[in-house]
Amino acid sequence: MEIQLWKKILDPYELAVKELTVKFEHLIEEHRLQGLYSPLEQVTGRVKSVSSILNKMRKKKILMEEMEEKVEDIAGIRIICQFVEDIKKVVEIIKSRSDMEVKEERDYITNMKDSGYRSYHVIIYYPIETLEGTRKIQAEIQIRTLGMNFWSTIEHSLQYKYEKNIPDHIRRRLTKAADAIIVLDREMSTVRGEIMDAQNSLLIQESLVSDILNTIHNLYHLSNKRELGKIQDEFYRIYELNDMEELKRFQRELDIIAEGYRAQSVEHKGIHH
Ligand code: 0O2
Repeated sequence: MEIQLWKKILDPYELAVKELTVKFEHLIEEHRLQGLYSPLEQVTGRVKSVSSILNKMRKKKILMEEMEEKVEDIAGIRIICQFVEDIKKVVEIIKSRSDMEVKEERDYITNMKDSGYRSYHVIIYYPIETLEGTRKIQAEIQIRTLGMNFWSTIEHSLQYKYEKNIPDHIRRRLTKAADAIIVLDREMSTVRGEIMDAQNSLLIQESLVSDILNTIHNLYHLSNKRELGKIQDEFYRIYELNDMEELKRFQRELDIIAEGYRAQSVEHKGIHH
């Protein structure tokens, strides 16, 4: 096929990968803004290379005209989660969306592949808008934990190095490593609650500090330097205490002070007009 034709065929997939990546990243942001734990930790995407598409077609005896239906992972999205439990949540999110239609699910976590590969795959139809109108194209979403991703990335590189014929002694090591990842994921799940609590309080503290700094920043225009210096010193003193309740109390007091200055400033303007 002409190179130009490949470009034309793959272009809608480029768009789908970009859009899907933005959408999943936005989901992470939405969780963060609402102070919620996000079951999605990281999102990446790629369009399959032409040589990888051709290899798959050769291996599976797929004809050129069948390519877009049968090579389901031309558009590929990878979602990394912290815990195995998060994977189900991500699948539920995908199923509940009106812009993604699930074609098939492959649970290689319950049914690990012989290689030791574990991941949850969801094939979706996703509509994109082109000059010729709306087109539904396929995308493969791979959902896995950080541990599963570590294993499959290493194994994928070895497959590439040994051209899919990984020597037995390395295969055995990989199988052992896959078992170790299962144990690791299980161990991590037992402390999931603790980790989530720790991450949540870190998020809450970050947003509290950012609110306080915003308020102080706004006070630069309204209050005098000496007063501001005192407020800043008080903030650093309270921050050092490492006590969330104290920070919250300081935020409330600061809000009252800021409100007072704002009211004064409106009054002041009123007199001048
Ligand atoms: P790439 O380079 O990642 O794009 P299959 O017949 O098993 O090869 P199938 O039926 O198309 O693949 O779908 P499946 O099983 O859901 O796998 C599709 C993708 O899952 C693969 O794409 C890999 O990304 C990943 N995958 C599947 N099995 C393994 C495995 O044993 N090891 C690793 N590391 N990844 C795997 P491609 O096209 O094989 O490769």
